[in-house]
Amino acid sequence: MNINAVREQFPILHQEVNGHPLVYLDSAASSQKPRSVIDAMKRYYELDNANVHRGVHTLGSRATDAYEGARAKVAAFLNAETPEQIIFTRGTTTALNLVATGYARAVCKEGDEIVITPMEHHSNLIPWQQAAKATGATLKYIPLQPDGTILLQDAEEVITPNTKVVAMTYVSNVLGVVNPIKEVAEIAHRNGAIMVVDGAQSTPHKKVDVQELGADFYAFSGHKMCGPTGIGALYGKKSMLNNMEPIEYGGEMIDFVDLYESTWKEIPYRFEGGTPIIAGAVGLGAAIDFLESVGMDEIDRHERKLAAYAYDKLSEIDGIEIYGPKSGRVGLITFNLDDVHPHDVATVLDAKGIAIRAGHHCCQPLMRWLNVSATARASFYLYNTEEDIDALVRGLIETKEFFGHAIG
Ligand code: 7TS
Repeated sequence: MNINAVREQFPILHQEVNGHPLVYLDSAASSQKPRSVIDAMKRYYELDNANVHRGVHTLGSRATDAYEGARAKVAAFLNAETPEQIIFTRGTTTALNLVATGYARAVCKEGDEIVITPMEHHSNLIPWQQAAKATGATLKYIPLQPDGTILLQDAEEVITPNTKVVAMTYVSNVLGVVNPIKEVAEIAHRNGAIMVVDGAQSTPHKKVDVQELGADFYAFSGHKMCGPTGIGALYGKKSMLNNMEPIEYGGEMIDFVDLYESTWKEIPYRFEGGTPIIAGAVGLGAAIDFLESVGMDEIDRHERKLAAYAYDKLSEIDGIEIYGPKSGRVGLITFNLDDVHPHDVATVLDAKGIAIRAGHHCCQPLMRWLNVSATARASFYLYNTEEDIDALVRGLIETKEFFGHAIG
């Protein structure tokens, strides 16, 4: 991977922020966009824009082809069996809510169990809390080990024949761990449960094969993988999608409407009520083309190298605490620096042009488990370099000086 050629394609990276060259280390929150994605959306609006699935006119069919072409790209990218198993949504949050409301609420009843982990992002936690409350099912947790990983033997104990849904993130947005989804899915299926995967942090960074993983549902967001905001998708096995209730009713999703009864279109359209996110899908399709032109395995390798480099360099800073396992992590490092509040760390770094995230990262139960109220997090993507990490380390040492601590 030619890092300079990659960086050249991201216009936003070539600017100064607060008088310093921008060092963007917040891609786990949202990634930057290559010129090809920006251009694809511009081209769509300048040449092809129309509503889809209705017009007989030329622009309408071009827009439909662009939208359905993007669906086919997503399907191929995830190795879904067919494009109709991809439902476009606003992102991971909407996709997971669709499963928890449209599927889980229909199949769960009192005495059933929904199993998740304490490392879940709120969007893979609250929808299950609400589904459990609505159905009388019990919400159960696979516990975390001291380094933030899970044990399969715990999964074997927590998942029982009463379990109807196991929902888990593939990659943690705080701990950087990669969960053993395939093995957990096997345990879930052996007990008659379905496996729901939060792919928000995995899809941008590694090759994903939903069939190989054994995912019954898989959700992700476009904006974390070089695509635009406002678009993501839910993959589902055909039998699951055919058993799921729509949760939004209106135009586009219906077959026949009468005064008191209506019927729905086939999948995926019955889950895409209203005018869909057409330009967003076009941008997501371009993002997939871009990522594939670089190569997902190359991206994965680059980020793991950066993560290992960052872990070693940051570990040398006196008074730093890094959360999550040392090895096997993906490209993000979550930490705290002595008793400097993470928001102060992020503010001092911002003055040096370095963007990181501070806060609870939408993982309040995990923060409680870590015994902190907030952390700082640096996250990397294909356009980051070792120099970016060196700048972060220098910035953190200066932050310690600024707050009057001894330097390690
Ligand atoms: N799941 C995980 C694991 C995530 O990291 C995020 C967003 C989501 C779900 C929700 O994605 P959305 O696109 O629907 O918002 N994570 C973060 C983050 O770590 N910092 O900002 C957003």
